[in-house]
Amino acid sequence: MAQTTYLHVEGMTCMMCVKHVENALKALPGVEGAKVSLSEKRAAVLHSEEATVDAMIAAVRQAGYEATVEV
Ligand SMILES: [Cu+2]
Repeated sequence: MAQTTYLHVEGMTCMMCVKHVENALKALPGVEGAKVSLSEKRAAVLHSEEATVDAMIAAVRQAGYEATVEV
């Protein structure tokens, strides 16, 4: 079943950063969609159980940004 996880993303400065983060998240197996807000520093990730939060954070980090889970 699809669920949504919200990540707090640090380090984005422009719309290219937003695209980088979105693409990094969307490339993960199990991720169905990702919407990133520059002003809110937030990523909303729609995903199945196949995609873990750890994998999402690692993907964002690999793209050059810092992510933490929003509670
Ligand atoms: Cu940028």
